Amino acid sequence: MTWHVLGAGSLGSLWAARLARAGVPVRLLLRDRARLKAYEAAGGLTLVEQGQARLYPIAAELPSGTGPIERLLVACKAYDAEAAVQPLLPRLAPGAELILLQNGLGSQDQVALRVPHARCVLASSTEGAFRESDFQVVFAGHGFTWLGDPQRPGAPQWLDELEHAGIPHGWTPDILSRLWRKLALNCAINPLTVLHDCRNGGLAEHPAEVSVLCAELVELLQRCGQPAAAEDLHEEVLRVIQATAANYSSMYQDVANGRRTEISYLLGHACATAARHQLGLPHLERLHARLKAHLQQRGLPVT
Ligand code: NAD
Ligand code: KPL
Repeated sequence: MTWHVLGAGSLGSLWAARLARAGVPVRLLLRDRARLKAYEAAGGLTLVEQGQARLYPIAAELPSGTGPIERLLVACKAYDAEAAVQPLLPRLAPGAELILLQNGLGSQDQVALRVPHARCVLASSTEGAFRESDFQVVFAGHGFTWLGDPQRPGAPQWLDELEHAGIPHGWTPDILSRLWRKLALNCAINPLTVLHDCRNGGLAEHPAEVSVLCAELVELLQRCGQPAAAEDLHEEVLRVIQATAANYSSMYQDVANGRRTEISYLLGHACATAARHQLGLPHLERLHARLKAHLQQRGLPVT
């Protein structure tokens, strides 16, 4: 069965190239005619691994094409996912499966509401890839992707294809817990690195701020039915700060490069969930307000 990959950016290209080289049929769905023309001129996707670049001439088409889509990997940013899936609705085959690669929470529900008859598999990935230029992606070379479906715990057959393609993954009956845990880590680290203009390791200079945010995130996770995601959160945040001390967080890199952030699906989602549960989390709310003001000053979207 063909994998249609929506979004030929960092993660979408990484998945598409590995599936294609394992002999799995893949087709890219590109935004518009201009992008399709640019892709055809490039001759395919280039994946750079351990300094070695290799071109993968994967077939590409527009969302307005006509063939049925049975398996769709949605690899856009969280804020683009719902709108990107919309034009594909008439092409989704009965029983179609969507794999949602978005970080944070909120976009998965937005997409699922649009496709009530399809299966939505959610993913939480720590793989790292970045775009060197259009259709050329560099793979950091490590990471893992958890997959799961909160509605149907049974693992799909196509996990074999991921295995075959060398995509490190695991199936979990509790993908929401994994997504909440990553969201909490990202909320405790990423906004502070932006506001303090520092690498992850720089947060070692701000232990009180990190600690109070972790305490509020734990309260939130417990209140919204995710106690497992709350366990030892502060300890893990400190571990990640230390282990990734030399790195800039993904949100820091987005802001530094003038790119829209996924704030609404991370801190914004945490604050909205707290409000829905009538839970006052003053430090998290203040962090959200400071981050929005910071983005606004730089002319970046605050959602
Ligand atoms: P990206 O910006 O590199 O790629 C997204 C792609 O989607 C772009 O090529 C964009 O043109 C395309 N797109 C947007 N709207 C579209 C539309 N309507 N039709 C077709 N294509 C469309 O983003 P990314 O870094 O690959 O991130 C994707 C998701 O994966 C994000 O939620 C991110 O947080 C998450 N993630 C990324 C990494 C990473 O290392 N890059 C790691 C873990 C998680
Ligand atoms: O995932 C991350 C990111 O930068 O987005 C880490 C390294 C965990 C920091 O929150």
